[in-house]
Amino acid sequence: MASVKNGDYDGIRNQVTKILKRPGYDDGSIGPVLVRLAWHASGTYERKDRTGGSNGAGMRFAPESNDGANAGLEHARAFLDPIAEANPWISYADLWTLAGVTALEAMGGPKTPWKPGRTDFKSEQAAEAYHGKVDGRLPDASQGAQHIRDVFYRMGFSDQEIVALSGAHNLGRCHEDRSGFDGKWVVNPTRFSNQFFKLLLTRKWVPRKWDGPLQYEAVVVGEKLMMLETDLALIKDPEFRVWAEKYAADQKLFFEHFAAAFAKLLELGVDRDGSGVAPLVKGGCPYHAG
Ligand code: HIF
Repeated sequence: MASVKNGDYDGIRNQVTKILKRPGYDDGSIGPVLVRLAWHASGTYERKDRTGGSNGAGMRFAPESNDGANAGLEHARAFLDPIAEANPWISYADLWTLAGVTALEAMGGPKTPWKPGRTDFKSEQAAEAYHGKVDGRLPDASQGAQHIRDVFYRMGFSDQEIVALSGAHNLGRCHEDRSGFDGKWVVNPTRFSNQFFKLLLTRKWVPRKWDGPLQYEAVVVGEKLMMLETDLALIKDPEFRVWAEKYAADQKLFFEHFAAAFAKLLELGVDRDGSGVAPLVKGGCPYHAG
């Protein structure tokens, strides 16, 4: 992998775009797992004590790297390592989040605002000293609306933003050897659209009869598609459902709201100082404390 010059983030975007296609891996693209990496790197945020979030790239170290919820993301990180090695000037925290928005756009999704400035923890000890233990903060797919709210309100999201974000399950698939769940949500899982909401609302989702954990299935154009309990919560809960219906009916609105919510997710806990750098200071940047 060639290097691009210091600060050339568009150059990094080009390098990410070039490695997205991967015949033989899942549905031929590493795009979905890069979106998941960006979200899991960010989704540990706790707004009360301003810990967690993408700054620091703590997933390189235990216990975050071993969190069961992050199973499989070692592949996503390894896919990006050649870019990191060729461009030591970019932090992992910036690279992981930039790769997520780049992949999303390359798969037909909206352009999501993204800003650099994240810095990396130097060690596991540094990560723990700054953020405490952040493992166990990501959501559990076998639960319902209350759990989703507990997790996303903790980060500062509204019901509308939760439903908009949830449309990302239009991408990728579940892997039995990672999460225990199995299958994809839509027929074309490497193309971003509002299909996830349309299917959620128009198909009859029945519990799958199998040895694995509870998940739901429906057959669409001969393919078995899946939903998680947390996905079905988006139509079972009346407040969530209002937004699911709007997004199923209006892809433009969904894209707009998704880009705003995803950008907010990637910014959680990234408190930049006057020079545009987000220092790793316990409880966030002192300039923004309070
Ligand atoms: Fe996911 N998610 N997610 N997710 N997720 C999986 C896969 C992806 C939840 C559970 C799972 C979001 C919210 C939640 C993506 C993106 C986002 C898997 C399967 C599970 C179990 C993992 C595997 O086996 O490989 C839960 C419980 C969430 C809270 C409701 C976000 C909104 C939808 C925040 C989000 O952006 C993506 C992309 C994938 C596909 C990964 C892949 O490897 O293809």
